[in-house]
Amino acid sequence: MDSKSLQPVPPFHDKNEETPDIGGGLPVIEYWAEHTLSPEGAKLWQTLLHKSACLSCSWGTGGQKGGFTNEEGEKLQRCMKSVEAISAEIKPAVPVEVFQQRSIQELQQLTSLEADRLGRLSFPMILRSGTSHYERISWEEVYNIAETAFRKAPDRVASYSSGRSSNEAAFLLQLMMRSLGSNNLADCSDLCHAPSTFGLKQMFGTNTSVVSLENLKHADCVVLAGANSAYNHPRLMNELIKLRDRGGKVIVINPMMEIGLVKFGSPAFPVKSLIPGSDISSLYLQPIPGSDVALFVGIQKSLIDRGFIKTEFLKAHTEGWEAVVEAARSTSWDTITETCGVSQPEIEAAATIIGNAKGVVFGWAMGITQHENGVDNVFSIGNTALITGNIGKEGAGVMPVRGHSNVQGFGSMGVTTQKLKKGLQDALENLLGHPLSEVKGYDTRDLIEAADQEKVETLICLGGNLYGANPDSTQAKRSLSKIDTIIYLATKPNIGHFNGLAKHTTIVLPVRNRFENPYKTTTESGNNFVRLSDEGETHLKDADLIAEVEFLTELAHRVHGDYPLDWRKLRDPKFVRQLIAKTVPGYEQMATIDETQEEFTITGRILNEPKFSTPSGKAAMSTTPLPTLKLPDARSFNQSNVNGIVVAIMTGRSYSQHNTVVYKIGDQYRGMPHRNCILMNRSDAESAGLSEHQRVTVQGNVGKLEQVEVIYGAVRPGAAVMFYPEVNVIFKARVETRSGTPAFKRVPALVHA
Ligand SMILES: Nc1nc2c(c(=O)[nH]1)N[C@H]1C(S)=C(S)[C@@H](COP(=O)(O)OP(=O)(O)OC[C@H]3O[C@@H](n4cnc5c(=O)[nH]c(N)nc54)[C@H](O)[C@@H]3O)O[C@H]1N2
Ligand SMILES: Nc1nc2c(c(=O)[nH]1)N[C@H]1C(S)=C(S)[C@@H](COP(=O)(O)OP(=O)(O)OC[C@H]3O[C@@H](n4cnc5c(=O)[nH]c(N)nc54)[C@H](O)[C@@H]3O)O[C@H]1N2
Ligand code: SF4
Ligand SMILES: [Mo]
Repeated sequence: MDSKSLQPVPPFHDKNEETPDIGGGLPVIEYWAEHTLSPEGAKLWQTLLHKSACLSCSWGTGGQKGGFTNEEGEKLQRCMKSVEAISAEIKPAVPVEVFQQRSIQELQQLTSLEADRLGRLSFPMILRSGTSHYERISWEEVYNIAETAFRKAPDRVASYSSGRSSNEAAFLLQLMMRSLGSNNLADCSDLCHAPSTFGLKQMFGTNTSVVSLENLKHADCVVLAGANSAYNHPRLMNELIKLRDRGGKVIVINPMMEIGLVKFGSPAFPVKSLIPGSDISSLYLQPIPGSDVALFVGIQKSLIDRGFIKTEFLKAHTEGWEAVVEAARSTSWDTITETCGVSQPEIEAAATIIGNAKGVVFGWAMGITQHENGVDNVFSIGNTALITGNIGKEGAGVMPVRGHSNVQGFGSMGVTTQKLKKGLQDALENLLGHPLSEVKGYDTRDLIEAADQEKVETLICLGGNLYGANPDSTQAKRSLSKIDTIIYLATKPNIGHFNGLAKHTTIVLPVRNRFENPYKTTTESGNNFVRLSDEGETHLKDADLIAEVEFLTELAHRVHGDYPLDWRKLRDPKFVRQLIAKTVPGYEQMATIDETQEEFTITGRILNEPKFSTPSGKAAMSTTPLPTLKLPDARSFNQSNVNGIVVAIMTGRSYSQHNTVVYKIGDQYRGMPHRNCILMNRSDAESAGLSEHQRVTVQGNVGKLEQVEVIYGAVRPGAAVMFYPEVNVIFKARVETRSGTPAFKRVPALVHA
């Protein structure tokens, strides 16, 4: 224990004995071999070599330079996640008998893994109220139902989307909705990086990362907070390995000691890295979940105390800096270390590394955003970058590590309930011939709440799993059941299609995925790079799939006629791209991409100079109040048995799942053999009289999971790890008010025998 702190202090590396000593490594190669040598191997290779952007994460590998190349032209850049995603898409169709024979009650029993393994969706189907089975339906009937459903009052029509679809489909979706007069454009980013978008916009006048991949290669320090990139963005690990090789430092901030962030075996460096593993973290800090603001204020304090503060930079390029510096100075070390549970020497070690570095890139993901103070977390990172002048120059900056492969593109295309960039807003108003509705649309949480109050009649879901992605699954199910008509567009069945049922009519439409479209499409990576994916074919025989662009343009045509333009012409996405080039700021090069096939970095996004698109041209700094983090008392869970322990559960992804889609039940890197596990610190378990592998009950504020296996792991005391979507049944989440994002990473729960 730190003498000044009541908190136990890191490191907490007491990991489970069954876990490997490095992340990545041979299991990755075994996985590749198993899949590429299997009967599906030929198709898998063909798809890997197809010129299309990787389906999986936002790092954005693939595209015109081929499946194994990144935007810098570097080879061997496709990871196992990519194989996982492709291999799920090239499965055979779900046999028609499955839906004929299994009632909806039976389908509701399927786990996420089982639902995905049914295969690909291959014909449009409908579940009518009062019936028990999904049945095949004609496209004409689909359009008739959809058209009627979209003729409701605009505020009673909503969409939800997930970031797998193309820019072209995203642009059409928002244009169709806005033409209706509805801003109800909920998107998975509301559950994800919305606090980053909101925070970066306010601070720097941009919505996205200001760092390019090229820039990252010039950094000599990376701070990676709340991101398990070894699992979720594996190719970022290569950059960290190279940075360490050139003498740079990596600071990891994460309550859980993720093995792949300590040491990672990368197949990109088969000899020196794959088997021995490469060192990743130079310093590993394990704060209390939700306390990152305190940690960053501590780092700022130490930077200021030791003269690493760049006052001239602050004066010239920022505003509000005095208050931020004063706040860091006047917050006591006791308050800081007490709040974040990291000792002063450790915080000072981080400040020393940052202060001495020439260029620091600050990267983060869900451990930062999915908190009640997610926006403050983002501000505190931005403040740290500015205090040290680490923004607006090569090799430095702020880099939210995005989620889905095209989630950032959805935001750029205007699929958002946040304020639009002025250029986009003006262009859309011009096109529509009137101002956009000023009513704030429903973001994802608002949508669920509004539906619960019977304010939504029609919902279209462009991909995703709205039911599975939301907290409080019982509420999600109830809310969706109050919507008259829900139309799901999807490549594969998921638990949402069986549990997120509408009041009258639920329609599931089978779509082509990114490498099967009859035309080219584009996506935008988290590094602001626009990729072009070639047309392709589906392996599904006799399937009645539709391309997303085709469905959206036809529906819009039926609802809007030729207002504000000829929708049917847009069925050729080349024309959508021309529209995008004219309306979306920074996308000018889209106008010629069909002729040149040249992928590009969006203009105005990468900051190599400290000039910001804020009203004043300066970065707007704001102070970040330290959070008060107190776990509720065991008694507040209304259990007769209060002998357990209350922990803060960080809910997230296992190795081997993509969001709500589970590929494999175990997480070998954390030693969690199946989905129904809770990973906790040994001392917590023992203090509550629990032992390893014991089956316990995990009680949240609205539900519980039983028979949960206790797994010991390298997480700090007071924190625990569980997997979604399963864990979403136990809690109703607090929500970050500015961004609407649920606090998925600090879910209080009582663990008891
Ligand atoms: N293979 C794979 N890749 C994916 C996905 C996937 O499901 N599978 N999903 C995609 C999507 S949509 C997204 S958004 C990203 C998600 O990528 P990540 O954000 O990396 O994923 P998470 O599992 O949500 O958790 C991130 C990490 O945050 C840590 N953490 C939790 N609470 C805190 C905290 O309070 N402070 C700090 N500093 N850390 C904390 C957790 O221990 C965990 O290691 O990945 C994308 N890529
Ligand atoms: N407890 C907890 N909950 C969370 C999170 C957490 O960390 N903890 N993370 C949140 C985050 S970051 C996110 S992003 C959300 C994810 O939420 P979503 O994006 O809603 O969910 P996914 O599981 O990614 O959606 C997968 C489905 O998308 C469909 N799909 C795949 N490809 C395509 C395509 O090309 N077109 C179409 N139309 N459909 C396609 C398939 O049917 C597949 O089943 O979950 C959130 N929920
Ligand atoms: S890092 Fe992301 S984009 Fe790159 S290959 Fe892996 S999953 Fe695909
Ligand atoms: Mo996400």
